[in-house]
Amino acid sequence: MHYTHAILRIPASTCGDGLTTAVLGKPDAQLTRLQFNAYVSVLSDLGLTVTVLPASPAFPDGHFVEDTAVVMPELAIITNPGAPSRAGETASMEPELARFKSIAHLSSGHMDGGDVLMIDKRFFVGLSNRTDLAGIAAFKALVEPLGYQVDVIEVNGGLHLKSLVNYVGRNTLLLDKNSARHRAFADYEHLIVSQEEEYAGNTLWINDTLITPEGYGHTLQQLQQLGLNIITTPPSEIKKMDGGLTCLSLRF
Ligand code: CIR
Repeated sequence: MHYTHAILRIPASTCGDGLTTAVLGKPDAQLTRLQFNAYVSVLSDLGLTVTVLPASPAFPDGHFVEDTAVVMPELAIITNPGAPSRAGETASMEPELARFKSIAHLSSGHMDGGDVLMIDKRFFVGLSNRTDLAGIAAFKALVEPLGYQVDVIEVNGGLHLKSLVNYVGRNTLLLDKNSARHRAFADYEHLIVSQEEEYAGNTLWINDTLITPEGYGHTLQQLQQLGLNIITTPPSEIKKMDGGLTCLSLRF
């Protein structure tokens, strides 16, 4: 898929009040904003038309916009985020996406966009603490008639499927050792992320450029072997809130 657009939301001053399992301390709101700005610049420099929505202090996790929708060529599916504190985030995203795409909604269950990996006409969907079977069934009902295959992957480590498994071009997945054993991923080449550098598994592929978090040298070396353009960007404050680089945008 060739990406031309991205939608993001400025992190609110309340971003340290969001959900997290990380024990890395509170993020600095100002530094979060700087790291966010650096990320926005990367996407714009890659030629994407970037829409940056205003901060939404009532939703401390609101800048993790990836979880509010699944955007595919044919439509944008508004999710029903699995964390109660995040349920209200979708309302303001829907009209933004409606400027570009037909809109569909999950008819039941829960889903976070961070659990949905799209590669061509295939979806890999994480069954996680945020995405349940009812949500996946509702998702399937929307995308299978459009010719997509859906594989369900149980998420046992990390917050979302894409915390651990991402497409990095060249028919290759960047993923952890456990996920690599899953039959659904057998059609792809694998680059295994070491346990120490697990966070770098959340690397973002945009039109044959990889955006990967700064400070993960071994993974960087592995990615360099793919021969793609690579950009690193600082993630420290985002990581403190269990966020990664894919979480900060919706791309289409
Ligand atoms: C949360 O727990 O929901 C946020 N603090 C982090 C969400 C990260 N989103 C993503 O990986 N797609």
